[in-house]
Amino acid sequence: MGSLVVFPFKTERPDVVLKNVRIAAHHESVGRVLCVGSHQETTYRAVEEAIPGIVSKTGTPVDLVLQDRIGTKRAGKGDGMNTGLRYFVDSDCDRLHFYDADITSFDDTWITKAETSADLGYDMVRHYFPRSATDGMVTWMITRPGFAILFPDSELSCIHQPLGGELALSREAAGTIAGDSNVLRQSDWGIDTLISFSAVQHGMSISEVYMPQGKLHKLYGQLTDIRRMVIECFSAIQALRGHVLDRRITHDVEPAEGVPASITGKTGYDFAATMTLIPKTFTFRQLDVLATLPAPVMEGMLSAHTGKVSFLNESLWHDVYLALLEEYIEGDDDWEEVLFLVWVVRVLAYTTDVADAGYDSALRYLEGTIHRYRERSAPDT
Ligand SMILES: Nc1nc2c(ncn2[C@@H]2O[C@H](COP(=O)(O)OP(=O)(O)OP(=O)(O)O)[C@@H](O)[C@H]2O)c(=O)[nH]1
Ligand SMILES: [Mg+2]
Repeated sequence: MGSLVVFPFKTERPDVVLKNVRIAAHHESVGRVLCVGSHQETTYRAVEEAIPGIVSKTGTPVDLVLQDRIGTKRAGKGDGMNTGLRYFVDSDCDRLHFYDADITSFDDTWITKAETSADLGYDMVRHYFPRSATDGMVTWMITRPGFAILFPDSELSCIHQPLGGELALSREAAGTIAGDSNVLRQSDWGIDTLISFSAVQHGMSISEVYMPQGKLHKLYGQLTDIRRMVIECFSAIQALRGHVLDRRITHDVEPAEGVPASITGKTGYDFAATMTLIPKTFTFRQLDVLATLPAPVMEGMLSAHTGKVSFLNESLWHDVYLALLEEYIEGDDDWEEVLFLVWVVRVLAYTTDVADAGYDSALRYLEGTIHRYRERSAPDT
């Protein structure tokens, strides 16, 4: 019956979404396409209107649904992906692909590469791609450090882009993930974290395929746009405390190629605008929260607005992370604000002290950090 391709979407440029739907519907391996909208807004209506034309041209069934309320967290992308997982389980398709709907560099090679790798028998195929040294700061500062600290002897923290929304699953793997209550609960931005975790927990074999053209998509300007993402991705990690990962998995990675200057030279966010987010003063409650973090943090955060951000180096971030795992209170406004602000300062510190020196050294440093965090957390043998 071919593969099912699912595009979860919220408010995106309709022309971008529809181009991607057409590419999927035209692909020889694809038997069905599903678009999962978050609510009935302009993008949804544009997709609705365009579907009959796409179906008559390609002969591939294309469906559009609103996401179901499945999880217990904020209703977000997680409900969208879980709606796609359920739809797949009830379908007669052989494989399930997910792609973000806002990718402007999407073409048929994304699907073909995943299919070719899945043909080798992998349970999960994940796409990864080059990103500028200041892009992916939730992955590099929140998700992979968390995986490294909590599960130092697992492959989990070695997955390049564990927050990536581009992946393919075998029928069996999709069934397992669709039935995992931890995944079903995660209706917010934490969904990608939980899908990556679930795959490793269930011993799935993982292949990572490299997309040299990169993922061009709608970029955030100020870092505030990803405040929710930081908070929800951290909470998803914190909730994994206490789990044990003791299964070795097969994990193969297609080597990366040379990275084009258009990516190495790109800045992931607006440094000056982001600096202005750091407040000169904090509320009493926020100071209480800061006081529960390692001692240098309070003093550092009080003068960070002057541009002195270097105190939040790799080593202190590790200790801050440990404290956050213990103390952070999900849903508490002051904890959310402090988490976001220490993450902002950590990103600024890394940008000035590491990323500005060049792409290659920055990427080596970021991978090195994950490795060093694993070593620090590994049980003494
Ligand atoms: N169904 C559904 N889709 C969503 C929701 N939120 C986001 N999406 C889609 O999920 C995909 C990824 O969201 P983006 O906002 O592009 O997030 P991102 O690319 O991971 O992060 P940025 O780097 O901030 O762009 C896009 O296709 C969104 O339209 C939601 O609540 N429901
Ligand atoms: Mg995007």
